[in-house]
Amino acid sequence: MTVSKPGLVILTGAGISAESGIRTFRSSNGLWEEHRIEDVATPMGFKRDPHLVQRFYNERRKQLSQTLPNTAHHALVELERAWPGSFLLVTQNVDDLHDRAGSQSMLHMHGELLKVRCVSCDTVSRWETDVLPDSQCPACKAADKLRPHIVWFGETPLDMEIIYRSLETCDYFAAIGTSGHVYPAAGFVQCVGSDCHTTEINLEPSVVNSAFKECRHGPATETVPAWVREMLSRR
Ligand code: BJW
Repeated sequence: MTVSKPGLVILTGAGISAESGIRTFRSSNGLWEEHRIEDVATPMGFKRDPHLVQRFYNERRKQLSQTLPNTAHHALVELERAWPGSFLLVTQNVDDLHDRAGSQSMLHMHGELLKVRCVSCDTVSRWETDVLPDSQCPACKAADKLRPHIVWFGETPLDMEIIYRSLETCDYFAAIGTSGHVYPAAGFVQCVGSDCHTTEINLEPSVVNSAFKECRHGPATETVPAWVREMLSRR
C-alpha cells in the first residue's frame, strides 16, 4: 500500500510579524498613515518622487534591524522540519523574519526589504543600508538606478507559477495574519482543490474568512504554535 505524503501550503501576512513590532498595513496606526499608498507603493509614486520613496524604504530597513522573529515564525520552522510531505511557505511580508527564524522552502511574493533591483540591468542585489542618489548597482555600476525590490500595486507578484501549482495540489492550506484585502493572495483559498482543508488563522475574521473551512482567531504567537502542535500530532 502506498501512503501519499500530504502537501501543505502556508500564506503569511503582516499579522504574523505584528508581535515582533512591525506595524501591519491596515491597522489604525498602520504604515500608510504618514504616507498615501499611491505615493510610496506604486510605480507612479516612485516616478513622481523617487527620493521620498527611497527615504520611506530606508526608514523601514532601519526598523527591521530592531526586530526579532517571534514564536509564530519559529513554530513554522518546526513544522517545516517535521512535515512528512511537500511544504511551501508563501509570505506577502517584505521583512526577513521568516528567513531569520530559519524557514527554507519559502517565497517572498511581494519582494524583500533587504534587496534592491537595478532598473537598468535588472539585477537583484542584497542591500542592508540606505539607498542614496549616488548609490551604484553592484552589478552594472550605474548610479541612481536602484529601486526597492518590492512588488507595488499594479505590478506582478513574484513566483506566481510555482505558487499556483502548489496550491492546486496541496492537501492543506493555511492563511496566517492577512486581512484578505490584497489580490492575488486573498484569492489563494479559491485556488485549492475541493478536498483541501483550508484554515484561516488571524487576530479577527478577515474579509475572505467565509471561504475557509476552519477559522481560528487570536494573536499569532498563541494560535500558530497551537495549530502547529495539532498539525504535527496528525502525522
Ligand atoms: C494579526 C495580528 C496578530 C494583526 N496575530 N493576526 C480590484 C479588485 C481586486 C483586485 C484589484 C482591484 N484593483 C486592483 C487590484 C489588484 C491589486 C489589489 O489587490 N488591490 C486591492 C487593494 C483591491 N493587487 C495588485 O496590484 C497586485 N498585483 C497584481 O494583482 O498583479 C496581477 C497579477 C496577479 C496574479 C498573477 C499575475 C499578475 C500587487 C499587490 C502588491 C501589494 N503590495 C503591498 C505593498 C508592498 C509595499 C511595502 O510593503 O512597502 O504588500 S500592499 C500591502 O498589502 C503589502 C502586503 O503584503 C499586502 C497584504 O497585506 P496584509 O499582509 O494582509 O496586511 P494587513 O495589514 O492588511 O492585515 C494584517 C492582518 O493581520 C489583519 O487582518 C489583522 O487583524 C491581523 N493581525 N495583528 C494575528 N498579532
